[in-house]
Amino acid sequence: MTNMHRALALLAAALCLLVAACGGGGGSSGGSGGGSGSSSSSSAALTLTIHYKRLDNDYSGWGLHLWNDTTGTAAIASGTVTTWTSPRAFDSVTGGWATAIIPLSNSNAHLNFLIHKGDAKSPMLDLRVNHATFGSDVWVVQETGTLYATQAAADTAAAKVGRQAESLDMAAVPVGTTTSALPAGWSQRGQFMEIFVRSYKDSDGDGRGDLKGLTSKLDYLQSLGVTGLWLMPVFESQDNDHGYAVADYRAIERDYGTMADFDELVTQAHARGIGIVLDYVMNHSAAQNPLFLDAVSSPTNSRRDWYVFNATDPNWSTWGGNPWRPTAYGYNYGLFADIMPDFNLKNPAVVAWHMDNLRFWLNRGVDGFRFDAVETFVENGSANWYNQPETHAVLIQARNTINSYANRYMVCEAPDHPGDYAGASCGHVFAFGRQSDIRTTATSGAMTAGLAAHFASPQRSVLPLFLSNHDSFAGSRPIVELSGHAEGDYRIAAAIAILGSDTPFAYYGEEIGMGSNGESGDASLRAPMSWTNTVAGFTSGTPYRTVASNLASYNAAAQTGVSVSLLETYRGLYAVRTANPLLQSGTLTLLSAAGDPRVVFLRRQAAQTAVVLINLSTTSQTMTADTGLSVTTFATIYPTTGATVTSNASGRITMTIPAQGVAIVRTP
Ligand SMILES: [Ca+2]
Ligand SMILES: [Ca+2]
Repeated sequence: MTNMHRALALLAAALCLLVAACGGGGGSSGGSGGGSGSSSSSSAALTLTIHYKRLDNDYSGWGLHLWNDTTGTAAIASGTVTTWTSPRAFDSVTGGWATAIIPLSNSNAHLNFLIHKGDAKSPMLDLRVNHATFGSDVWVVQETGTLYATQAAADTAAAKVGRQAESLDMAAVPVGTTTSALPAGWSQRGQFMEIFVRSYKDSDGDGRGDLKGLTSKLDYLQSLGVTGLWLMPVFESQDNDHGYAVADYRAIERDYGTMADFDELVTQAHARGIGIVLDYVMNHSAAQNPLFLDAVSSPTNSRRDWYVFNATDPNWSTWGGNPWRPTAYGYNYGLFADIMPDFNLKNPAVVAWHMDNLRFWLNRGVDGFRFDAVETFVENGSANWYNQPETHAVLIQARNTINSYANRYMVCEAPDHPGDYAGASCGHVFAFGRQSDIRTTATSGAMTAGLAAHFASPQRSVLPLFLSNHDSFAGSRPIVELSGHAEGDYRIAAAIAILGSDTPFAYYGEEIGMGSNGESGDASLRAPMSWTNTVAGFTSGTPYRTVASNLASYNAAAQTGVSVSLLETYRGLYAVRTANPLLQSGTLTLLSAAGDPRVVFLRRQAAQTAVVLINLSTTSQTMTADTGLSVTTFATIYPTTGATVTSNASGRITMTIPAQGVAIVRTP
């Protein structure tokens, strides 16, 4: 259930951009007559000549899908538009090139086209050309998404088919500097913020967030109490959005800036005691990753077994249907989308290369990794493509790689089996499912059985809690989930997640109650950060995505210094953790039970004990906690300092907590 939503969202976003079926309208195959001239542009008839190169020189079955933009002037007449099942055939094959002369109805309009054989596309991209600006001839080479204006340039590209990965840095990466720039123990008690760089802060007015923008907000994050950032993927990607389709694992996404910008971010973060944890996608790459372009180019390519192919269609049924995608040579396994082919993680060379990539970033001072979709790593069959035992060996290699550096952090996304991956293989795994428990606990006024079980679990300390993240399968923004309830519910939920975790995670904007932007699916969760009450807080230009609908009333500027605000609540909770390490890494003993209108727990470290009391009800409650420490005076450390309470001879303290209030007391 969980990842299905994610897969569908990715499909919706990716397919419409990149799959032919979204573009082509009706109409019949053009099928114009012969003609063998290699250049056109005559005054008699306006045409575009498309030249296509396959290295196997086998053009049987290959044809063109042609369509116009959905708005604006049409480039081709309706009779020239094709349907997916009736491609326009090439006119001739000459000198190793297939050629088609397409009659145009307008020179200055974009023609969309795609070269395919049945459902197999090569290159695997929609292509788009404007006759007036590009010229009358366009050359296309298999597995090369570039349009070439001359045959010479195309011949050069054709010579690189099957060895495009030579453009990548594939060098082995030895262990470099292993010391940490952060305080000892940082990785056991980080207070993390998940950040989508594209939506955080734009520094150059292009409407997209970038690394310089994020660096400019480090003071805000430090002031908030954040000590760790989980950055959603920052590597060069094909999706132009979330970054989970990685085109180059050792390059910074060009929209985000340069490697120098990244190094400066790491330096500036470390100077503020903030660690940088990168999202790492090991299950799949982008289809435009040169490694995949090589693998798909020929059944005998040396990268072929870096991905997962089968000569015939195994036709499995997974989240979004059949994950086996037709290619020019056999079927390719891409669980999430056709732009995201799965790596073959049974191939030790692939895993070794991923470890080199991890060291590449660790050597630059990165403080750890968040691993995406680990349950999908290995596939063994139609009923065994998820949560397979071989996955753990891969993750243990990653963990050992990371642990050869000091003070690093590793956390995994394993939504359906977090407990299976915590400890032995991942180290830490997000406590998926508990975000719903926390919300229900807050809104119902009674602790859920799931939350009680979590606090009683021996794995609690390695299962970080979160209220929200970037995926809609985890729920909407909390302000939406808790809609109709007072902010008191929000504050309770935040207190449970932050005080009940050793390494709590928040999602950018959560600390200010940022809302949905009214878009659908994941995009609704990924709005530009609400810095001020106008879009100017995010960008001086036009934001690439709609801002949150509650921007005017919920933004960082409006809440800063306002004691009752959500922002100051988060700041206060982080501050009390920071000042009291036992709230970060002490043991946790739950004293209340499922169904109780309160959450009460002890945290202990060495000789110190703290008691956390959360009143879930909307009336004042007199609450007790059995500390095991008879006649000991406890000092209040949250929400204010000063008041004391003393346990009786049997170790019980009694406190009156206001409606939806949170109190923390501690031994001296
Ligand atoms: Ca920018
Ligand atoms: Ca996989």
